[in-house]
Amino acid sequence: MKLYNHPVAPSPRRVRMFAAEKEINLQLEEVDLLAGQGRTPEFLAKNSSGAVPVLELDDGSYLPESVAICRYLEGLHPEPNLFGRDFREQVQIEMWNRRMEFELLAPVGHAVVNTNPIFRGVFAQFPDHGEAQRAVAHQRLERMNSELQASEFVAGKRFTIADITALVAIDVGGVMANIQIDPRLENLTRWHKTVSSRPSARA
Ligand SMILES: N[C@@H](CCC(=O)N[C@@H](CS)C(=O)NCC(=O)O)C(=O)O
Repeated sequence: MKLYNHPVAPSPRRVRMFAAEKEINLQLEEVDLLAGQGRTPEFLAKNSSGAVPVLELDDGSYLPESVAICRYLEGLHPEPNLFGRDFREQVQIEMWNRRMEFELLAPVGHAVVNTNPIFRGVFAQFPDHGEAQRAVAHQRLERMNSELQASEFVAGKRFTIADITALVAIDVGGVMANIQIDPRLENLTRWHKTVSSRPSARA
């Protein structure tokens, strides 16, 4: 299977890390987003959103959206399980993954796109909005620190897709929008160190 990828963007990293956890080898094809390759007719035919990741399946069809791709990979390779084994665990992980996506990855993404000079001329930038979203992301990190007081991982006792979503959000925020984990946030710092040390984090 081929993954249309970008080396820095968080959403394709989500899929690369998920696949690495399952030891699935994906052939990578880089899409130069800043050069507009996501907006070519050829790429839009694969994904009308113009975004990566997109998985090209062995039958030649295309599957965009990182969570849909991860679900597909979990269907093909159920172990190690990252979406939940039974109904109760699945809804718990779904809840946390959605929270990490909407409450952390989204504000971080808005901060990056609206404040990083690399996107000048690529997207319309609204720096005030970017700063406000940076503050939202920092508040969410503080809350995460409290949540991680009681649990080892984002969704509970074990590593799941929700940890992957949170990690890619925090790492891209650190590199591209100077959203750093305050060392006072000890639970979050401990979690970040644990999750970053997994071999899949380098995928
Ligand atoms: N909801 C989508 C988001 C994909 C997305 O926003 N990808 C970014 C990179 S992280 C992208 O390709 N942006 C380029 C664009 O939208 O033009 C997913 O999870 O796959």
